[in-house]
Amino acid sequence: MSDRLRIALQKKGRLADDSFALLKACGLRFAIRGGGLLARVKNMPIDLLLVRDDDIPSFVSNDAADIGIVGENVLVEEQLTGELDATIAMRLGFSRCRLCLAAPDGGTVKSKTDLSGTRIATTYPGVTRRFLSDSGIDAKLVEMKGAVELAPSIGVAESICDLVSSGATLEANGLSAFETILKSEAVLIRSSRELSAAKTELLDKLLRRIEGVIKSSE
Ligand code: PRT
Ligand code: ZN
Repeated sequence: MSDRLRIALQKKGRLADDSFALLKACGLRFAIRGGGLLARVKNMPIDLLLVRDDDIPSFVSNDAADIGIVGENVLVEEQLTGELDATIAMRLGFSRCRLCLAAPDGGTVKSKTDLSGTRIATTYPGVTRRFLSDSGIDAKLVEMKGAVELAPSIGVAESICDLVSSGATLEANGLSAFETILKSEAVLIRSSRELSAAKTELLDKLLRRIEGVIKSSE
């Protein structure tokens, strides 16, 4: 790979704007335009790889990027379900949310003790399975790609395990959370690969600046 530090970022979505703003606050000058996959930082030897958030852990693990910014929920899920060489280098404090178990108000599932023998719909099978096994609960997972909050009303599962931030989506679907199984925030990730001396120096400088930006906003 080139000697420019490559950072994988979400192109568009709940992580994107705060990730761009953080890097700009660290002094990186760049412009994000329409369709491009790569954005060049003008004043430092850094390139931004703009992708779907789900691909960020794997891209860091497989040397398509040196570091990345992703939700801890996505990182942990990938760590549990794939072969991943990526761990947290720094917590960033934005895009906070919780991965929660939730079920229809007034239904048969009210707490985790009611889950045995039922079906749980989720896009996070790895994290959900770990919780069930740690809790000694024998339930069936129904994997969905999205719209998990609709699962109980469709009749495909008795409860769901999904991300919650304000809680408005659960409420709008007549669901209540009864257990938080993972707390998440945006995290900066890296692999165990050794970087060149130049990249190591640049990454250390960037991490110190990020720390400064986070401290000054507290
Ligand atoms: O296109 P791409 O694949 O890159 O994006 P995406 O659509 O998969 O992800 P995106 O942009 O929605 O979320 C990116 C990351 O933001 C997630 O992985 C989390 O780390 C974080 N995040 C923070 C959230 C939320 N808050 C959140 N509320 N991700 C999703 N949601 C969803 C949730 O799944 C539910 O459908 O928003 C709905 C609930 O929100 P409330 O406010 O109604 O509770
Ligand atoms: Zn995604």
